[in-house]
Amino acid sequence: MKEQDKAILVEIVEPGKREISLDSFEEFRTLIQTLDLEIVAETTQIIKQPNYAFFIGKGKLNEIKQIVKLLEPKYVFINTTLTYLQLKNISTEIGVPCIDRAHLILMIFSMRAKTREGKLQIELSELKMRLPDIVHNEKFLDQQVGSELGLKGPGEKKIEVRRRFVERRIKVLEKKLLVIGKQRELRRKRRRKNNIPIIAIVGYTNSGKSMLLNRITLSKAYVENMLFSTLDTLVRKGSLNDDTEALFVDTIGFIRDFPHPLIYAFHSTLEEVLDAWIILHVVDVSVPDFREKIDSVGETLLELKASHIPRILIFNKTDKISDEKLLQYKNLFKEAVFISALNGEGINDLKDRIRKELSLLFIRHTILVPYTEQNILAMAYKETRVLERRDGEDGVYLTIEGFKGNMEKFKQFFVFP
Ligand SMILES: Nc1nc2c(ncn2[C@@H]2O[C@H](COP(=O)(O)OP(=O)(O)OP(=O)(O)O)[C@@H](O)[C@H]2O)c(=O)[nH]1
Ligand SMILES: [Mg+2]
Repeated sequence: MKEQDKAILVEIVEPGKREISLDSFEEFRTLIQTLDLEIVAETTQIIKQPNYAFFIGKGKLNEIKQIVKLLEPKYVFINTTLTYLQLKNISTEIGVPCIDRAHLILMIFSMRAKTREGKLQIELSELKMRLPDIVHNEKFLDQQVGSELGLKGPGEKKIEVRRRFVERRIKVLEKKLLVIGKQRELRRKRRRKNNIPIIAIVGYTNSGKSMLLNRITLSKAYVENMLFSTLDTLVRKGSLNDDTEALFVDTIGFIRDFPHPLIYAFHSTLEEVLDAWIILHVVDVSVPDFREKIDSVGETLLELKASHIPRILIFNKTDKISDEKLLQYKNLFKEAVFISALNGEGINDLKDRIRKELSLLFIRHTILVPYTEQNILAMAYKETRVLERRDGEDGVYLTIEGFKGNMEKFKQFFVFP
């Protein structure tokens, strides 16, 4: 068996917040193990006031340096967000790359990215993470050091060149992604017009979204017990009963404090959530901190401007908890649907619930389309369900049914507004 590369962990704790950070530190460990690294040492530092150049204190830095010498790890991970400059400084000092939480998540994304779009999105995130430091910190430091030495100019010029280089590359990447995004947008547009309900499956990473998609749509999306196994959206048709079909969209898993540059770069992928008529928020009910995870998914949805979309809370993996706990949660979360995507329990209840929510979103209207507006007539036939037609003197009377959001465009033709 191949020997695993080693990693050292540095846990940063805010004074008095030790208890709160335990789960998030456990998650940090899991993230590192996702990269197939063996954690050989851990150290903690309580930090009141981070050091500008290194974040951690001098004593801790020396301690880490000693551990690195002894254990020869490939990386040192630190469970917080550092500036690029701090990462660079620590890395230089200890002799191996120091990686913060945002970059760790980026490394995992990078390992998973298979499509060209995914790879471009990763490069864009990386540069976006680096840019503010080039602009603010490096400039600031360089100016300070420069003026202390009575020098000015060359350093600044170097920073300027680097900044411009990065900015130019960001522009190129954005342009390339825009082109790819256009194709995606076209697919989305077609989907939106179909009058088939779009249902997005959203949730914390590893909560069981892909397995639920497979369960409902009888497909074979990639399911794995690891973080971020899905990096692209996947759309599959599934039926809710004999005559209701819907498109189910599997999405990238969320994580607490989702790094902003990643959200920015993966925007077009994440935007698919915005087309959804209903969001299925999948929660792994078997982990102790599922409440915090529910909140952080809520925050990310807010950030994506998707919080207005009706949401069904789904507690998954009920097969992993005791009957007492299940009963307790059912009493506490009356609005949630409890399922096991693994053994299929609760799936029929979920389908009933989705149908019920959908029925609230379908509305009916009678429209009067003048004979001169043939295109509107064609659109009505294509994008809604026509229940009745009567050809009158002043035009065609149609009774149509469709998704609330799609009916807006026929507003001026409504017989009864
Ligand atoms: N016991 C149990 N395990 C489940 C259930 N649903 C999913 N899992 C397991 O949970 C792990 C994650 O499942 P996925 O469907 O890949 O989760 P995901 O939310 O798509 O994860 P990412 O794409 O990585 O964000 C896998 O090991 C599944 O086998 C369930 O109902 N019960
Ligand atoms: Mg998945």
